[in-house]
Amino acid sequence: MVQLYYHDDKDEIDFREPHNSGRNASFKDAERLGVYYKYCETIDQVNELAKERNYKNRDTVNICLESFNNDESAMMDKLNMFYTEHLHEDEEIRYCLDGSGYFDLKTTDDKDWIRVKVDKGDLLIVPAGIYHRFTLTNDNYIEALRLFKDQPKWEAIGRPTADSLPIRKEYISQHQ
Ligand code: KMT
Ligand code: NI
Repeated sequence: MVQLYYHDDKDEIDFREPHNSGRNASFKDAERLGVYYKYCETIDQVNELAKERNYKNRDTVNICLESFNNDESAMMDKLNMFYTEHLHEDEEIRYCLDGSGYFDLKTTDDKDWIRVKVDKGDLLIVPAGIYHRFTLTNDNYIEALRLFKDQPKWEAIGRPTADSLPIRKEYISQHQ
């Protein structure tokens, strides 16, 4: 089941741990950041949403130790990359096919992270320009569908480069 709460910011503890500060967040809090949640029981529901919103590209990622040939450090390199605060220049959809993960969404005042725990069937629409990061949970496994809009702008752009991008400024002006 999806779960939303504020991250405890205890960065000395492995980022795959829950990091639940005890302060719950709501779907409304996520919506204020332009992030939408939907539970999709079937892939048909995902496809319908993708069609409505004009998504043209997708890929599937399987992240677990086995997908890195049991090379722990190769997996950690990838996880560290996903966990580095970044944005994308297009809206993107993430759908959890199996396993679980955490999406951390930066609040517009730049002070907090809202952590969204996704499990099988959970779908997030992540707007262009929002700072976020991703990690596996301590179950160390997710299979996820990543859906991209027309042009494949799949690049993750980090700070401080992303701070001055027009898409970031547009996002901030629309989500004050
Ligand atoms: C993102 O945008 O941060 C990602 O694609 C993370 C991996 S999707 C499970
Ligand atoms: Ni991302």
